[in-house]
Amino acid sequence: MERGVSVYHYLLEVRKKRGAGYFVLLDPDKLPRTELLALAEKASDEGADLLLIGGSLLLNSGFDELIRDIRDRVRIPVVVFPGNTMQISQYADAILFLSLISGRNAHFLIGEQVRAAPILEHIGVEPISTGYMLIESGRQTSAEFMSNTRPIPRDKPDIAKATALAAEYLGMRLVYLEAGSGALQPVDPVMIREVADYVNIPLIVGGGIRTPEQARERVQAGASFIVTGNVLEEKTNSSLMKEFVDAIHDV
Ligand code: 1GP
Repeated sequence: MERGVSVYHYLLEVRKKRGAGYFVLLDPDKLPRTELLALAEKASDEGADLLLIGGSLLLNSGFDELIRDIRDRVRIPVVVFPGNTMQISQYADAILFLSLISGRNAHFLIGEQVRAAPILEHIGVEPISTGYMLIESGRQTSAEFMSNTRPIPRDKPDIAKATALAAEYLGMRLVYLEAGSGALQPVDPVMIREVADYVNIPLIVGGGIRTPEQARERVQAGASFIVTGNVLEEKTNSSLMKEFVDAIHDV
């Protein structure tokens, strides 16, 4: 993506033109580098709207170089989805500037952000303020364990609504309803519908989405952006990415 173009405004345009957008998540720890690069190119060629790069940990080295090399190969924005402040890159188009608002761990509500803000200012990467909400999904996820927080119960949409509205009032520009990577149950469409009807900022929904039908159902419920990670890394079906693109756009 051309430098200087706001990724947030690009996302609002995607939502306006296509109804909803599709984010492909690549976790640097899950695949060898050559496969990550190939998946990134495929996502760009097949019509995904954005690449998210990040994970709960960073077991493999070369994060910065990976972002640089992905960015050289694709036409869509490359956005860091950080597990912590180790995951910052000068080569990214933007970073989801997350605050873990479903939890009550000050470190992930504001501590990591205080460390990261001056670095982002220095390297000139666009921060996109995002209220990150973990939603219970059938078993403990890496994000819950690593952040030492409890998720919002999946059958308590009122708590999710109030939390998302607080994010909007705090000036955050996106809300991410996260069931967690590899979740047994993705976020329930009922919760998505209630939150989408209650707030004015776009909703990202991810975690455990394994079929284009599940993605479409969540767009119909009010999700503006759908994230998939694991299911594409398993590469059992080479047309799956395109099926997600078609299921999510113009529902
Ligand atoms: C995790 O929401 C993302 O942070 C994607 O989850 O890997 O289960 O698709 P999956």
